Parts: sequence; C-alpha cells; structure tokens
Amino acid sequence: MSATRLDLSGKRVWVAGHRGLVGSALLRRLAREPVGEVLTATSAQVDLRQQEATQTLVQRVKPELVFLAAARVGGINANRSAQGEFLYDNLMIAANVIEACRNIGVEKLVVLGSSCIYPREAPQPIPEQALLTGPLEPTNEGYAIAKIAALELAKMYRRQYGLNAISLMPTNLYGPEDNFDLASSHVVPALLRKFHEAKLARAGTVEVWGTGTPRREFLHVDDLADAAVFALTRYEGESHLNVGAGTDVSIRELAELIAEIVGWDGSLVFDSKMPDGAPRKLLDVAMMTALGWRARIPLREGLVQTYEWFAHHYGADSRLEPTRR
Ligand code: GFB
Repeated sequence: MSATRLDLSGKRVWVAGHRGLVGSALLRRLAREPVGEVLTATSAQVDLRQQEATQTLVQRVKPELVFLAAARVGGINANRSAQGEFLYDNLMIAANVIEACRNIGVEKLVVLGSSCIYPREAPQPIPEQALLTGPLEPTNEGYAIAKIAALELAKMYRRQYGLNAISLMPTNLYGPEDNFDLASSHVVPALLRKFHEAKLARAGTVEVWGTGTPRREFLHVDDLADAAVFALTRYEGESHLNVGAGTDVSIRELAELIAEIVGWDGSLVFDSKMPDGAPRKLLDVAMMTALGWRARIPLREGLVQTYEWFAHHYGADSRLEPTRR
C-alpha cells in the first residue's frame, strides 16, 4: 500500500546508529532533504541495549521520524563466533527503540533488517513471503532471529497500537565507513583491504574464505539510504520490503573484480576450512520496483568509489591502520 507522500519539511529525525555504515549513509542522504534537525547519539552517550537510557533519550529529544539503523553487525566470522551477543544486543536495541517510539508516539519509524532473515534454502530470488518458511542459515542464526523479532514487533505494534512502523530488509551492503577489520568485516571490505595490502607488499597470493561458489547480491549503502528515505515518505504497508540491486555474483567473480579494481594481479587461494554460509541470497525486489524505486549504483562503480574511500583513509585512520604481519 503506498501512502500520500510524507512531508519531511522541518521534521526532527533521529538516526539511531549514525556512525555505522547505514547510519552514516542516512546522514548523507538526509542532508539533501528539507528536514528540520537530524538527531544523533553515540553508543558511549546512550547504550540502546538499556531500556531506561533509551526511553530517557527518546523522551528528551522527541523525534518525529526515526530510522533504526543501530545494530551489532559483522561478517560471517563475527556472526558465527558470537551468536549469543548478536542475538541479545540486536534484540534489546530493537525492543527498546521500538517501544520508546510507541511510547512517545512518533510519526513514523523505519526499521532496518537484513536478507539473512530468510530461510537458507529459500527460493531465489527471495520474495518477502519466504519469511519463516524454513530453517535459517546456521552461521548467522542469532542475528537473523533478532532481525525477525524486530520486524515482527514493528508489525504487531502497527496492528495493536497503530504505530506507523515499516521495515526494510536490505541485501549485503558495502560502501564508505564500512568495517575493514579482517576478523569481523564483511567480504567486500575484507577483499578490498587484503588485495590492497597484497599490492603494497607485492604478495603473489591472497586467501579468500570458503569455496568461492556462494552467490551474493551487493548493494551500495547510498542506494539503501535512498531507498529508506523513499520508503519513509511513500510506503505504509504491514509487509516488510526487500531492498536489493536485482543481480548477484559469485564470491570468486567478486574477488576477481575487486582484484582488478585494486590493481593486484596475483592468485586467489580459496580456504575451504572457512565457512561459505548461505549458498545464495538474491532478493526479489518486485515490491520496491512497483512502488517506483530501483538501485542506481552499478557494482563496479560502487566498488571503485569504496576503494577510493578506503585508500584515502588507509593508514591515516586508526580504524584502518595496516594489518600487522
Ligand atoms: O560478507 P560475508 O561475511 O557475509 O561473507 P554473509 C560472504 C561470503 O564471502 C562468504 C566469503 O561465503 C564468505 O566465506 N568470503 C571470502 C569472505 N573471503 C572473505 C573474507 O575475507 N571475509 C569475509 N567476511 N567473507 C553475513 C551475515 O553473511 O551477511 C550477517 O553473517 C549479515 O548476518 C550479512 O546478514 C549481510 O553474506 O555470508
């Protein structure tokens, strides 16, 4: 169901999680809108896992519109080795923020999730209706359960209390401000960094986790931020919405493309002791397409831009200091 367009003029907008990959992209995107004020709070200022702290913050700043982009996130290795933490932190953050939004009666809330909410063996491309139709991918079950709980809470609060909440489920994201730590990052930042370091060290081989055969759909985070603002202003349905690019690549293809962009021409060594995760995650984006939104940043262009960002910050930013050998 599409809504009459919501007017953002003069609105007080809270971006929960503004320092992350998604939150920082939302700040960039909102800078182009006539919003009144963008409200932010760091996790050091307010721990959103704490109900009272969250409630106090929301009552004090009184946002009218809220993006829930705060989350504990990570790649396949971070997820599988800390499932309890991923489940607990994300469950608490979502429950506290959604409840606080209900409590003060925000005008609209956008909840951000992930395509890992779908069953491991879901039909491809994955339609929104595939939710809760089968077992999850074991490497990120904790994270997925928390994200399913968040979207269900938003849906049930809409039904019971009339909270104007919508949920978006983006595919695998990448872009500036990503986490480039090799132990906890996702595949795109990991490979950009590994190949960059291999180029500097004139190394002939780089390790790529898994078999290289899983397929993933990658969306530039600026496209996601655009989709989130689009959905905020024009969508009011109960169903969550998939947000994707519409095409996928194998991890081997991705690795070859990133190596070419970075300008490193050594050999890939696939480490099959590391997990592959889901065999494929390609979203069916028919709902967003029907609403009139589509992704605009081609993968190659987005990777070139992200590599430029990384190369510019590498070594100059404490998060991106060279890996110790
Ligand atoms: O990006 P990634 O960690 O996320 O891994 P998932 C995607 C694929 O890339 C997997 C392979 O098959 C990895 O084995 N891969 C190859 C690598 N080399 C590397 C590397 O150096 N680092 C990483 N990280 N992967 C996450 C979930 O799953 O996706 C989260 O765990 C979330 O819950 C997120 O949903 C979007 O797509 O496998």
